[in-house]
Amino acid sequence: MLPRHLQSLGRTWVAHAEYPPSFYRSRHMFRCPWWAGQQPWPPYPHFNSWHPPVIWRPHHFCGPSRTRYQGPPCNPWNAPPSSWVHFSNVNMSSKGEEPMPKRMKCTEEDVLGRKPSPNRSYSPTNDFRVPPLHEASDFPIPDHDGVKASTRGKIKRRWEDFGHDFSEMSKVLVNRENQHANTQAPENFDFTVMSYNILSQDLLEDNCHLYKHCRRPLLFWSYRLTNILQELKQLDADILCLQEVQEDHYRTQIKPSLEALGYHCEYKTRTGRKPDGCAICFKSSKFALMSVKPVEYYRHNIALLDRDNIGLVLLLQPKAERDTQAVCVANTHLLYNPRRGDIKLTQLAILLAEIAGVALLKDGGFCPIVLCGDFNSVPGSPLHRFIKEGMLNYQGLTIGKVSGQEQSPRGQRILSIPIWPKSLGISQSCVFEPQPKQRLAKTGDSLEEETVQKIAEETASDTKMESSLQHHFRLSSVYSHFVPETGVPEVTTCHSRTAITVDYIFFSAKNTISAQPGTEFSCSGLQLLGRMSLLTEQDLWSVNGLPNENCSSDHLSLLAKFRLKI
Ligand code: KL2
Repeated sequence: MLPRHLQSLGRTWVAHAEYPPSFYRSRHMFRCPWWAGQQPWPPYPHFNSWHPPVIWRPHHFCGPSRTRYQGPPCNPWNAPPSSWVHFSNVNMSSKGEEPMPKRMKCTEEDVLGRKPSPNRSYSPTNDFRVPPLHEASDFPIPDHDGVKASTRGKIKRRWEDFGHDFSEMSKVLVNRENQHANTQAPENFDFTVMSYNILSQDLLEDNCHLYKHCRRPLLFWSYRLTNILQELKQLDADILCLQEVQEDHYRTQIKPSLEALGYHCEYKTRTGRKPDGCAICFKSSKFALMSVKPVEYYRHNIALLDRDNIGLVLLLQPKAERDTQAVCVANTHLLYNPRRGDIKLTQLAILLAEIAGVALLKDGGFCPIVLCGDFNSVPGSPLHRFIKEGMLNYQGLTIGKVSGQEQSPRGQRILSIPIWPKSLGISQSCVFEPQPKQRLAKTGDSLEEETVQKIAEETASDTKMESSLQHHFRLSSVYSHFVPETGVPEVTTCHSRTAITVDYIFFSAKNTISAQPGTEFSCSGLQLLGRMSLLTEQDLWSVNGLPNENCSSDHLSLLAKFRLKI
């Protein structure tokens, strides 16, 4: 008998092909201004900023300022690979973080397809009844506006099983259907973690030009909520790290639905009255909550830190048969702006410092860490390498290159040394600046004198290694970011303007030690048992990109299974 989350994963996990061109010319067509006069399927070569393979997308994926392709209509998938070309997405803007003057907020009419009532504030749940999750045994895909869930164009996401050896993971790829029964011994504690940016409705409406490839009814919140809750229920992860969770939807719909499924939910809203935030929800049957640390990156007295992104760090005690270590789970959504790598790195440093505080053990080591989120940085970028390698020499690095989101980055300023001012109180090793005695007094911890000494020495050495950052954790990524058999890049987000990886689950792997020179903290780790496979950009455009009928965010969910040895 498979455990519950594996049973549900054994079902076919699908995304569906979209409707024929005639559909898009019909009344269903999304009513954003840039639709006017556009033909539905002539080819347009679109190039994302990171992935070398070349992708064709319909021309309506391009922004208003982009030159239209003038050639004959044809099916892009029939084009020979040799005709594929790659160029960078010069139109990627940073609006949302730094609004551009031309930015248009989509109206309610754009999204709902009807005029708003003067006496009614927008409440998507008024439009369609969303059954509470616990009421719906067989959660139906809603039938809106004549749109029924199609059975065409299924894409399977496989369960990849790594058996017992993480180093063997690229060799062992097993379909979920073949997944053997869970053999959890009493000395093991196995658990699953999901990271999922669910696309807040507010951001969808703010950036609706990114979703003009979607049929309008698929963008209704009620439709998307139903699908998202369905997905969460089916995958049944023990820990959910969700990003872009809109505060009102969290309070009235998401939290109650997840509580009914046995989750305890913690939430941190973005600062600056932003309407969304991050949630960490865990199965109360599997974990007890030890501590909650909401993390704000905004600092009123530091010009660099004027953005409203946040993080959330929990310490969870496994409810195992025997005594076990706690697990530190962190979730974040870093700044989007592709130009501002300086801000992204500083936000990350704050989060790492907070994690170090939460995960620190009495012996000076760290408990196992799972770090999830949308880092708005691509694999191989300096920010991504810093997380994985524990070290980054940033001398001469321009701020636009930190995240790798753009091939021709516009942030030309070189990172200052140090990147953030001393007044932030965080060292170049991403720990809170010494005051170790103060911190000890505050937390009541009895850290060994030796550890205190190490932190002080490390801070002193900061001045010597000024243009390099370090952190204390050796983190591995659950995903390898390329399809093992073909080398084609995987993506975690896909909409009109881009298809890249920005979401990750990092974890402290078993038997690793801190990368910090001179401070060899032991860091007990986790064994990766399996993961849900990602998809390529080509896979996703074969079902009309994201969101689509079955996947209702512009991100894919990430899911991993870990083992904690007791
Ligand atoms: O890339 V994201 O989507 O992780 O899926 O994170 C940000 C972007 C999110 C929060 O700021 O809003 C999205 N172009 C594309 N996406 C944008 C833009 C933009 N100009 N502004 C905000 N977002």
